[in-house]
Amino acid sequence: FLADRSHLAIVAAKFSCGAPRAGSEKGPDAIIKTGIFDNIASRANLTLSFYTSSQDDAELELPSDQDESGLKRPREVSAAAAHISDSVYQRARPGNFVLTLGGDHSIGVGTVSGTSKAIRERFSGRDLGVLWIDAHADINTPETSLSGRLHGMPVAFLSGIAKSPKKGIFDWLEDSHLINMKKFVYIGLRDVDEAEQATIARTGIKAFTMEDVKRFGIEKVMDLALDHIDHIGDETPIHASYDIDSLDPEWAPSTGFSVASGLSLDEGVYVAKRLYQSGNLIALDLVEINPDVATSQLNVTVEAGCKLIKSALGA
Ligand code: NNH
Ligand code: MN
Ligand code: MN
Ligand code: MN
Repeated sequence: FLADRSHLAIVAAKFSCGAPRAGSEKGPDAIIKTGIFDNIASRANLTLSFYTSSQDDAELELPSDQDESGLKRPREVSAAAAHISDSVYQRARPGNFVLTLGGDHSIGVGTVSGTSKAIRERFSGRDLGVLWIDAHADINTPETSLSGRLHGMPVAFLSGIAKSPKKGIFDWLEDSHLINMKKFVYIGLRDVDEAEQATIARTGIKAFTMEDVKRFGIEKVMDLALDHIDHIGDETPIHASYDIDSLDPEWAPSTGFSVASGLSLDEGVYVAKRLYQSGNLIALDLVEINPDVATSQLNVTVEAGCKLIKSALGA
């Protein structure tokens, strides 16, 4: 295994300013409260290191922000992502497996950039593989975004497709933070903006939509996805960024942006299991659980999230 799973580092990214509605900052506690990590620790003998990065956290002072050139709260999002990036980097660099609990998906700029830099240093310049499991492509640029929300843009900034438009907005991203899109794969897409579709087609990014999952089956899709990331079998380290809205609303109602006809819980768990079995998974994000949405069914969503985490950890 490429990451030391005897040491699981957990980053609680309690942050929701990248999304149109608040609430997902309570996602990490909803997961932690279930006791999932006590179980994992006792069964798999993992040591835990808890770390909190929160907008109420005194140690993280976010700049007071205002909307700018159509972007909503860009400096706050950028500063939080920078903080998360360094936290994830510090933990991934010595070889820990890093699990980040979101939070909205803008934190993905932080998590993936952190592991990307750590992997380049650990394995003399190697590129990270990324599996982005989501109903959405999150590859809008500040120019193409219809919402102005940064949680719809992380892939654009991580790939360098979006350039930082102004000082203070992701201007901390270094080359070593960016990812090689030849080793990037989407799974679960079904709500992709027109401009995003054009970007994906133009740049040739590998994408498995829900239509593909229905046509080929999730087993075949995972074969192809893992083969794309690691086509010569050279153990490419993989970071999986799992948006809970990739799951069908039946299993994940408590999220800000549900889209019908998603992955079944079994399919979602299968994806996580295959990632574990690959031996190459070095980090996992679980984002966009929002306890303020469909609150009466929050336990359904949290249970699904816990299953995904456990499966990816081989627990
Ligand atoms: N594509 C839309 C946007 O750019 C929605 C993104 N929402 C998400 N992404 N939940 O995962 O705003
Ligand atoms: Mn907020
Ligand atoms: Mn997302
Ligand atoms: Mn999404």
